[in-house]
Order: sequence, then C-alpha cells, then structure tokens
Amino acid sequence: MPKSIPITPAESRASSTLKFDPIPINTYRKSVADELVNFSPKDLMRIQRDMEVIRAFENMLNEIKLRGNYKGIEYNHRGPAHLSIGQEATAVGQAYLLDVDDHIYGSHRSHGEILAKGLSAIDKLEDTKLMKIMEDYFGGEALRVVEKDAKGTVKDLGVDYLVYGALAEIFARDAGFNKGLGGSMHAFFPPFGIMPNNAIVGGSADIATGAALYKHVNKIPGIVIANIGDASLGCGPTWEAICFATMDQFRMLWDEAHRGGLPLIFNFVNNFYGMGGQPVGETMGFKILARLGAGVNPEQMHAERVDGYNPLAMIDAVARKKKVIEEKRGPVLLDTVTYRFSGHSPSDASSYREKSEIEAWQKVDPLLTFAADLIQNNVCTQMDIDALRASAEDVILKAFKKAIDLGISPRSNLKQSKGNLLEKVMFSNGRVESFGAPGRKPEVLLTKEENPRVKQLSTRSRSAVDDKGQKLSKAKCIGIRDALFEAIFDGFYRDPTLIAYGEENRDWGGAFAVYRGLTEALPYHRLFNSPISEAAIVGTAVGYGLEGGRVIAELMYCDFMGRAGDEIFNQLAKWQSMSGGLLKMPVILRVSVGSKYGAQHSQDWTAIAAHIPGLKVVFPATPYDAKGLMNAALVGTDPVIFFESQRLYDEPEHFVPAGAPTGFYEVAIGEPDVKKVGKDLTILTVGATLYRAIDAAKELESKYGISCEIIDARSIVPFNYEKVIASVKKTRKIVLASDACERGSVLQTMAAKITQFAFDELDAPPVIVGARNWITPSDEQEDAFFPFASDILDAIHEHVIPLKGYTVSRESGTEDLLRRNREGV
Ligand SMILES: Cc1ncc(C[n+]2csc(CCOP(=O)(O)OP(=O)(O)O)c2C)c(N)n1
Ligand SMILES: [Mg+2]
Repeated sequence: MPKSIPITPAESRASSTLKFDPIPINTYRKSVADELVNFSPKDLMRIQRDMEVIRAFENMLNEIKLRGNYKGIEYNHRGPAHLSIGQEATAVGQAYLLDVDDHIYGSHRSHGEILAKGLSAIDKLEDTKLMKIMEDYFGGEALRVVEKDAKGTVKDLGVDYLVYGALAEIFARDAGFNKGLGGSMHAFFPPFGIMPNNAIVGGSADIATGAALYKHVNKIPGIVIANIGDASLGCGPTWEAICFATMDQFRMLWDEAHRGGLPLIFNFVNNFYGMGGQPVGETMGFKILARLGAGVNPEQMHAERVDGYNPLAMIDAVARKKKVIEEKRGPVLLDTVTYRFSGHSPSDASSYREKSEIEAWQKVDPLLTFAADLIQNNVCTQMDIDALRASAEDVILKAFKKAIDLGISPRSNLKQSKGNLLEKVMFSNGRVESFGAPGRKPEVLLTKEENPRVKQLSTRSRSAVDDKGQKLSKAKCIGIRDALFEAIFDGFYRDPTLIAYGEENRDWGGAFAVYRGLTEALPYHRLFNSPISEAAIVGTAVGYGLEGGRVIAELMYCDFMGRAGDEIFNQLAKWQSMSGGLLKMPVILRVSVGSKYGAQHSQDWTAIAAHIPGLKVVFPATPYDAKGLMNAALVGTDPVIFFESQRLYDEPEHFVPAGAPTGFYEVAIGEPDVKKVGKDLTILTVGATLYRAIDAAKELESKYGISCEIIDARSIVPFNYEKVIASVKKTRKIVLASDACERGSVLQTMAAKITQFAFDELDAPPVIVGARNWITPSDEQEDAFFPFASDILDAIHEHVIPLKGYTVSRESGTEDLLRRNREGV
C-alpha cells in the first residue's frame, strides 16, 4: 500500500482488451551437426558421459530395489528410490552451463540433477579448488574412502567422490553427503551448488525463491533453479512461490542498487505424471504447462516449453534464460518436457500407462539418440560410446561396493545417548552476530538516533511504575511491542543480511505496530510487504536462511500457521538436521496469539510448534523477556517460533524494576523465570496467563493465606525443568495455566514431566488450567473460554487444596472433566 502507487478510477475502469504474447514451444530444433561450431567433441562426449553416469547410477538402484542384487552383489536398500531413468538429458543439459555459484533445488526425483550438477562442477573447478572442497567437507570423510584406490586425475577422483557421497547418503552412511540423515529424497552438496532436494511435492518452489531473494538482496553471484515436477503445479505453495517471486516491487519500488527481478528459474520437470495421475487431461486443465506463465506478470515469466529430451535444447534454454536473469528480468518459467521410463518408485507397476507409451519414449531415449547423432557426425564411434558406458558402470560398481560395506561406510550410532549425531545436529546452537561478509555495513536510511520511534521511546518510562512506585498509564511506558521493536531495530544495524517481511510489514508497521518506525529506517529490500502467501513467507525465509542470511518472517496471527504448515513443520524444522549439521537456519518466525476475533483468529498453537522436533519455541510475557529473547534469537542460528500475545503488546514491565535495558542483553532461550516467590503453591504459566495467575495469587494470599510462587515458562522448547522442580520441592503443589485449549497443550507435556521428575515431592498431581476445548467464542464471551483468575481458583479448590468458604465460579470437578472428555469438548 505505498502512497506512490495511486489507484485511479479512470484507469481502473477504462475499457480495452488484454493481450498475451505467443509462448514458444520447443523452438530449438538444432542437432549435433548444427552445434559443432559451438561445442568441441570433448564437450559433446562429456554430455553423453554425464547421461551415462546417471543412467548407470539409477539402473543400479533399480536393480537393488527390484532384485536386491547388483552385478551379483546382494544388498537390501530399505529406503526410497524415486528414479529418473529417461530424464537424464534434462538434468545434464541444465547443469552444463551452470557455475558452482548457481544453485539448484530439487525434488524427491533428483538423483540425476545431483549427479549432473556435480559432474558439471567437477569439470569447471580447478583441481586445487576441487581437492580443497573434498578435503574440507565433513573433515574429508568421504574423500578418505574414495582416494584409497584412486588412480586417474583429480577430476576422476572428483567423479568417484560425487557418486560415492551421493550413494552413501542414499544408504544412510556416515560418510554420505549429509551424514546419512537426508537420504535419497533430500541429499545435497552445497560446495557444488547442489542445494536441498525435497520430498514434499513443490517444497522447493518457495525455498528456491528465498534462495534467489538471498542472492538478490545480498548481491551474491549466481542464479537459482527450482527443479519441481509438473504435478507440483497443483500445490498451493508452488503458486505462492510464483506470486512472491514475481512481485512488482522488485522492479518498481526497490532502490536502484537492488532493483530488478529475482535470479530464479522455476523449472517444471514435466514428465507428464504425478505418481499415476496425469496433469494434462486429468488432474489439471492447462494442457500445455508453459501457458501458466502467461497470467502471472506482463513478461509472462518468459515462459516457454523446452524439449528436455535433447540436451542441446536444454543448454540453449539455460543460456538464453540466464541472460534474461542477468538483465534482471527474471524470474523465468520453463516447461521442460521429459519422460520417466522407470516407475514413480520401483514398486510402481505402471498400471496407469500403456506399455506402448513407454516404448515410444524409449525409442527416442536421449542416451541412444544423442549417441547416434554423435556417431553420425564423426564425433565418436560406437566403440567410444560403449567405452563410456562401461566406464560409467565401473564408477558406479566401485562406489556401490564401498557404500554397502559397513566396515568402510559405517552408520553413525543413533542409540548412543550422549554425543549422538542427531542430537548434536537437531539445533546448531550457534552465536553469530552478523552473517554479513567482513566489513559489510548494514544498509539503513537513518542513523539510530534520527529514528522517530527511538526518539519517542526515549521519553517513556521503562518500568510500569514511576520513581515513587506509582503505577503509570500504559501509554507512558515501554510495552512489549516497543521492546520487540528495540531488539529488532538493533538487529538491523548489526547484521546487514537481516531482512524482515510478511503481510503489512512496511508502511503499516506490522499488523500490531511492532515495526512502526522501521519503514523510515530501512530500504525496501530489508523490510517489505509480501503477498498474502503464508506458505511462501515461511518457505522463502527457509531458503534465505539456509543460504546464509538472517530473516524475521511474520505470520500475522498464529492461526495462519496452518497455511504454512509444511513450511514450518517439514522445512524450517528439518533442514539443519537433514543436512547433517551443515546448514544453519537463522529464521525467526513471529506469530501472534489473538483474543478478540473469534474462532479463527484467537488460538494459541504452541503445542503444534512444540510437537515438531527442530523448532525452538518461545512465548515471552514481559517487555524484559520479549526483548531479551528476541535478542537471543537474533544472534542465534536456529529457527525460533516467537509467540506473542496480542493482549500484551502494550503491557509495561512490572517485574524488573529498571525495566528492559536500552542496550543489548539476552534472555537465554529455554530458561523459565520465577516472577514471584512464594511457598505454598507453584503456578507455572505460558504466555499471557502470567497476569491472571498474579491476580489469582493476590486473592489466594489475601483471602486464603496461600502464598504462591509464579513461574513464567518464557520458553517451551527447549525447556529447563530445574527451577520448576526446585519450586515444587518447596510448595509440593503446582497448577499450570495457558490460553491454549487444554487438550494436547504444552501444559499437558509439562505436567506429565513434572509428575515424572518430582513425583515424590508432590502432594497432588499437577493441575492444568487451559482454555476450553471449544472454538474461541466472541470477545464478549471470552471469560467462558480463556482461563481467568477465577478458573485458577476453581481448579485449586477442586483438585489441589479445598479453599475454606470458597464457592466455585463454574463446575470444574472431576465429574465434569470426565463428562467433557467423554463428549470431546
Ligand atoms: C505434498 C505432497 N503430496 C503428495 C506426495 C506424494 N507424492 C510423492 S511424488 C508424487 C508425484 C509428484 O509428481 P511430480 O511433481 O510431477 O514429480 P515427479 O514424481 O513426476 O517427478 C506424489 C503425489 C508428496 N510427497 N508430497
Ligand atoms: Mg511429474
């Protein structure tokens, strides 16, 4: 909503027709004969060699999966293998011109892309650089395995290394490219520009968009390609990625130094099938996939269909599209025609297609047709082709023997309790103040002191009370929204890679005004509005983060996490560990918990976030904690889901007398905090219920003489139970409160753990006071739903200690709880 883009009725209501440009379809018609001037015989032979290596690799896996035997050697591979037999020319043609700096992201069917890009990188890299990459990568673990019997050149060694590293990964070996933690569908190798492959259909679309954003914002060389299937066009996140990648603002609003389209190709590897469903004619309506670029932007995404059965057509397309991208006119959409002879997976009986169809494509198998073209043009003889094939099979057999041998290629021991690989890589737990290159200065528009909000905040009280202890009005104090602003604002002046985006982040100042004052301070590329594309907001943040930048993404309401479910739970949470500890994920996802907006805008979904391994989850309830936790997240290297309560944005600091410091400090993620010391009963709160617990404690103390200790969880994952156990040892009773629906909430987990860790110390089982297991009703009736002080008292009276003379505000005894559970409400 920038004011610089006026919307006029005259223009919007004028009459005309919208014209589309023709979309090229398989326009490249050259053969080897035509290209002899551009390619040396050696180049052409390398294209054939690379296709042979991929074919031999996939054939080997096919044999293993179907027969448990390759060339007489038995092996049982229990994991998946989605093979790309038939699709080799697409992968090799694409990789041929790409540099190491060009990054490809792929799918479940990306073995061919991994090998093609790797072979291309090996060919391009100087020997010393190649050696260094192999020596440095995970301490040279895979290199040690392949160099023992290496005979040829450094590049030959590179090929052995590539094939072995990929295969060892597929077979879950420690020396695999991702320490065996990624496997067939996720394997990748960044030093060659081979970035994460994704088992979620379309999963790479928004991640690759974020990677392109990273390159664009930080002026990092190279382009990014999302290799995704034709059927992924049915996936919402793929569309969201396309919307995000084609935003007008890149070319219209960003400053001159950052103006221009993203360096990105959406390459739809169009093999005409999902698993068995057919996009053309059955599950989609586009008929020709390339058509879809036409509606997205006036450039029609430079969409075209390319014959992916001709490696030269693919090379030509990449060359031309790279130029478009260099001219900052990206992104590009390619509809790359190909076909897989192999099933979706080896167990697929191809019941959805005729044998004759497969045979028709086998007749134009690129490995045969390209070889025939080479022979016809005297580039080589059939004997040379046979030799290439034999040599490719030798490379595969050699790697296979090593990769299946547990002596040579052991798996790491995940049963080991301390120091186990997976426990080490679930979080990176790093501390990096800036991901910028040394000496790089953050791009800002104002000095810190010039900022209007900073000036305004300097006049406010940092504490909720004045010097005499008198309560101040909230408007006179620094609230949580201001504390968050301060941490984020500082972050922008510390780390030049830090960017923030989401819906209404710029101009509006974030839906709840946390970002007010940032628009003035930051150029567009550091703070911008995204489309209403929650999946792409998170997915692009994942791509930006894993490429090496820091990002704060915002989903206005926590209820919208559902729209970004895959990106949060399968992508953000998993890439550090699926990389074997190679990647960092410095992504903060801010989500707010509402209260007044009814059933779809007022939910606390901490439980969902906490359930997924790989996410840090925090929920501060005071300005001091909000700023300290945000600071910790902003110098950390892990994904943090940062819950904020809309009830508390203007809440001042009541607990730390001097208030949240103006400078930098951290609150350690994972540490709860005793907000009030007491001796008779512990109340552990998550989020905004802290203040209702305080109200309850006042009543318990004044009316019933019960002294309460109140602990604010602050963090949910990780969570150190020490303070809670120490408190329970003292009080022997604990009540837990939060605004989340009680069933399956994080309080349930905490209560179970406290029971387990301190059973002997407890006089009564921990009691949970959550919201009802209902939809959230209207604000006018919220007291029937969210837990208030009276609910805490009711629960204590009914389930912990009877309060003398107390009358419950509503039924909450065991009978009623049993009924509610029986009815599922
Ligand atoms: C979100 C999601 N839905 C379903 C699946 C199961 N699945 C795996 S591959 C596949 C078909 C994908 O087709 P396409 O994107 O064209 O890629 P291709 O398999 O043809 O390479 C399906 C449905 C999945 N992995 N992810
Ligand atoms: Mg497909």
